[in-house]
Amino acid sequence: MGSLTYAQGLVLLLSASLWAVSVANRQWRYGFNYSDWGHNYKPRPCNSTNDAPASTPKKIIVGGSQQWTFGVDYADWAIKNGPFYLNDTLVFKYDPPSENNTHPHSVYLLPNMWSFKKCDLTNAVEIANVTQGGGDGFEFVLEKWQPYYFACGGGNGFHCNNGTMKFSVMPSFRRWHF
Ligand SMILES: *[C@@H]1O[C@H](CO)[C@@H](O)[C@H](O)[C@H]1NC(C)=O
Ligand SMILES: *[C@@H]1O[C@H](CO)[C@@H](O)[C@H](O)[C@H]1NC(C)=O
Ligand SMILES: *[C@@H]1O[C@H](CO)[C@@H](O)[C@H](O)[C@H]1NC(C)=O
Ligand SMILES: *[C@@H]1O[C@H](CO)[C@@H](O)[C@H](O)[C@H]1NC(C)=O
Ligand SMILES: *[C@@H]1O[C@H](CO)[C@@H](O)[C@H](O)[C@H]1NC(C)=O
Ligand SMILES: *[C@@H]1O[C@H](CO)[C@@H](O)[C@H](O)[C@H]1NC(C)=O
Ligand SMILES: [Cu+2]
Repeated sequence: MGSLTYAQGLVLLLSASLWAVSVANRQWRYGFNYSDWGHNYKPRPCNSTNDAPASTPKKIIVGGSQQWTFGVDYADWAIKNGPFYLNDTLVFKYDPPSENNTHPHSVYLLPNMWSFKKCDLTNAVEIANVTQGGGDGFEFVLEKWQPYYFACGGGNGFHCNNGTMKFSVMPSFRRWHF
């Protein structure tokens, strides 16, 4: 690698990973069969009954068993639980205000990456107030192909900045079978 420039190295890396992705996609489309790997194999047609569950939108509870809580690293959670797909539903669960919960949570959509980085709620839209996370939680459908920037509005940005209560999601397209 010593004589390669940085750009040449990058191109090599990119083409290698593109190749890996295309091989993985081909295998995926026809169903994985590890004993086929590296040998010539006969493509198996899609079985729409078998494939149906994979194309059904899911409901995902944000934070899992920890729900929507101060101090959970939601950026990390989103990476580990993604990818999310169009029409998947994110469920935000949190306790309403009470004598023991004087700094309740909420859910905001931030307009862009800069407000997301800074936890700037100025032009954000409150999509769930402090009481809407109770019961079965607040449901939000990822219905558009766009980045979504979520944050808690608690403490006017404090929960977002210091409680890591923020994450972004770019929903993917599901595979289509014809
Ligand atoms: C995987 O491929 C091997 C070799 O082609 C074949 O014998 C085996 O039945 C295949 N397994 C499945 C689950 O299709
Ligand atoms: C598809 O899979 C289902 C469930 O395994 C099976 O009952 C059905 O016969 C399969 N259909 C085809 C066309 O292979
Ligand atoms: C999402 O759901 C809407 C309403 O049910 C539907 O019109 C749309 O085609 C769906 N989008 C995808 C990508 O499945
Ligand atoms: C608040 O906490 C106190 C002490 O732990 C408890 O006795 C009380 O029932 C709690 N109140 C509510 C509304 O949960
Ligand atoms: C939160 O929103 C719900 C539904 O719009 C509404 O009924 C409730 O009064 C609101 N609560 C607060 C504290 O604003
Ligand atoms: C909260 O986070 C901000 C930005 O990261 C930082 O400047 C500030 O010192 C933190 N405040 C506390 C009380 O930790
Ligand atoms: Cu919060």
